[in-house]
Amino acid sequence: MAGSSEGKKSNAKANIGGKKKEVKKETGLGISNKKDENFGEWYSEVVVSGEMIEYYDISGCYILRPWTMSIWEIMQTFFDAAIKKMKIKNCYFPLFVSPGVLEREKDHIEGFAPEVAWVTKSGKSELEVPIAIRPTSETVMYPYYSKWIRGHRDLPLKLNQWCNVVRWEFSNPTPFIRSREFLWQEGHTAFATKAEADTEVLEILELYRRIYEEFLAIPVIKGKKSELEKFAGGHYTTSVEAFIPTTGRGVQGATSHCLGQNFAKMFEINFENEKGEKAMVWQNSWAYSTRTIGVMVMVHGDDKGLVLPPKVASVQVIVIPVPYKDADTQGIFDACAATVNTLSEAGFRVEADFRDNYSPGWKYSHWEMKGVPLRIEIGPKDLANSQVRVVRRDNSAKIDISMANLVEQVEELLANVQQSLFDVAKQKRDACIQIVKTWDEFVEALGQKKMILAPWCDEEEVEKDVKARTKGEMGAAKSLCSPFDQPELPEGTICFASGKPARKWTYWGRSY
Ligand code: 87F
Repeated sequence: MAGSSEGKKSNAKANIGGKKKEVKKETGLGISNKKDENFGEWYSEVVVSGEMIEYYDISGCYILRPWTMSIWEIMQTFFDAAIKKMKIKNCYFPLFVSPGVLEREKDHIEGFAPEVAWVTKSGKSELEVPIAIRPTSETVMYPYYSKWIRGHRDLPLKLNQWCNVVRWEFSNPTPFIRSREFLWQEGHTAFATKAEADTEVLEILELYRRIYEEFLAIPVIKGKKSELEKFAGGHYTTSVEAFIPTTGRGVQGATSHCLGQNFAKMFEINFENEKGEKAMVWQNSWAYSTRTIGVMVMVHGDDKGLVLPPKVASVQVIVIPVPYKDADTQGIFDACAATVNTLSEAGFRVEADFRDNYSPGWKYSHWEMKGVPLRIEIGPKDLANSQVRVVRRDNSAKIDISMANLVEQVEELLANVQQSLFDVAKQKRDACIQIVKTWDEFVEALGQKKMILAPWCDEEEVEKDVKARTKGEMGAAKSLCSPFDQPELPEGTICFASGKPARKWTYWGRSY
């Protein structure tokens, strides 16, 4: 297999003489930071070199390049179809909020107020009334819910919008994970009964679980937020929680809130029920954002760059010709084109890299940095044997497959990569979960970057105390969620932090 072994040879050469450095010199490519050694720098380098993000000249704002947007769009296509099946309709409300309406939400906007960005000028003149930019759209939408909902026949009202929001954060910005402007969907629904609202909260949470587990290949835990960590304006908050083993931090993946009747009271969202009595609606709101993509990079990325799960990769297979000396170059190029044709007709997202100003080795590194799940190399020997060489991005395994079985084998390999990414991520996440019973065990596990499952009394004051006692350079520990899937809690179990009777198992840790 001359073509592929040529690729191997140049790799081997690079590996012998000085490893990474030589690769860098030879190709000008490669990630210089190591995930385990310098995670923050590694992450920035990976999202930029992988052509997902470009840094912008306003801190906390990032350019989302096509490589990012295609991932976002694949998740959007899934989620949008799923909520349409639930009879949720898309709409679009304005970006701007008048101060009067924003302040109607006073109680819980209080804590968020420092993050609200305002427009105060047009040209050189001061606006008579400054205008806020939406950090979320409750206050934008609910005055109109009040207008549109009159009788029980107007319910349920189920709207969603795909939009951007702005939160002027001051803690260290991170692409996707904490940015001052981000993309999300926000769903806002109103029902006649609490039971309907409760059901929807969980249906949406299940869709969020599927985005993480089935698309992004990231295991998540479904659960309920503590009183301290829930959305203050709501009744209760459910979430999917992911974990980044390398940093030992939890990350809230998406939230689905039951708002109860709090906003209905504030915004007077009333209706006449079937008995002709005046009643208040029950509301939910729920969102997932471009943060999902950051979690994907952090969980799967490695020292060669991005690793994309096949289900979200805009290019699932990259075909690279490996011409060699006086071999039949045209034949190799034709075989590459035919491979692309066959695979794209079978429904795969596949491209060939025919650029003649880059070597095969350079192309390997380039597409590895971009995380493409499978690379197909075609050289003279492959051509002669009517086969191609496939290299997996996730584990570097090399497999020769006959052109005759191309479609079946690629399909199987992609499914395999998808499953294996999830399995490896789950195994690493599970290895970080530590069950603790006492405060000392808790502190030790926290020092070892664990995701901690502990019996808790579920008292707000105790959570505040845990935060205070763990405050430090790395940030305080907080509750992540109480999993719906609760292990048995034997009679007499006591809270790890207060010594009072425990009421539930709760996950704790440092988080993003
Ligand atoms: C920042 C500034 C102003 C979060 C904020 O989670 C207000 C807020 O209300 C704010 N940051 N929140 C909570 C958002 C709650 C809720 N909104 C709809 C969601 C899902 C989508």
